[in-house]
Amino acid sequence: RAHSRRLAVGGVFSTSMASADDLKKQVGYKAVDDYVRSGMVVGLGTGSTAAFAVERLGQKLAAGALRDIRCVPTSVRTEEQARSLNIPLTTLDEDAELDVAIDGADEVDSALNLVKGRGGALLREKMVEVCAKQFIVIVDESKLVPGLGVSGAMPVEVTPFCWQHTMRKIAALPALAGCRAEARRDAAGALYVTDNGNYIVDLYFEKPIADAYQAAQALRDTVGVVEHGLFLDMASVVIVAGAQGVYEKHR
Ligand code: ABF
Repeated sequence: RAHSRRLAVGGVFSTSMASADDLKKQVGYKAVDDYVRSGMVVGLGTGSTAAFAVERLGQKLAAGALRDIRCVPTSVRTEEQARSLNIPLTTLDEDAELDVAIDGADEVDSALNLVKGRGGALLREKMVEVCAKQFIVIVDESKLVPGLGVSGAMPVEVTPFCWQHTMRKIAALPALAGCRAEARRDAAGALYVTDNGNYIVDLYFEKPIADAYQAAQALRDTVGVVEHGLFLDMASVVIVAGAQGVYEKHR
């Protein structure tokens, strides 16, 4: 079971009166300061929290405080941010093992299992983060949940070919009993297309997912599913920012 270790409260990590962006910045910066060293290959996450980690990495490289870093971005968005900050990039084809990956999450449960992918980047995130020796998750306290699937969608990336058929198959899986499946659409009402040219089916649950391992297995076994947003047994550390300060949860 995960345990918590409270870190600095006060000073730079004081969270009283902190805005949501301040909290994200604190965990994003802290992840880079504490877990990234010169010479490392680093996985760069996607989303508003991960963007602060990328920003910090760019600052430290520019200042010479970090050297000889190569990074694997998990989305086109993150790749563009990294390029704008002159962060050297690589791919899993060149660097199959990462020292560390840093990313946000949509939900974190007490065992440090995650729901990810509301930002649409779940496939590349999972491909990159499973290759990291250490996967550092950065969240504000609002992401901590008593059970997975309670705070919003659990996304599933599917192939465009006969996606409605795949969506019906997913909704009928006994391991996902009680879920409502909806194709993700953009603001204009068109089907949302991922960086990989696929679609996303968002699953909504009325109660927490009863057995996330069974759900993950059932989704893996469904032909037409490319990847799902359950990231189980992957997080090494979760850095949390909340009203009482910044603290870490370790597996
Ligand atoms: C990525 O960004 C995703 O897996 C997750 O969907 C999202 C979280 O975004 P934010 O940090 O903006 O809440 O980590």
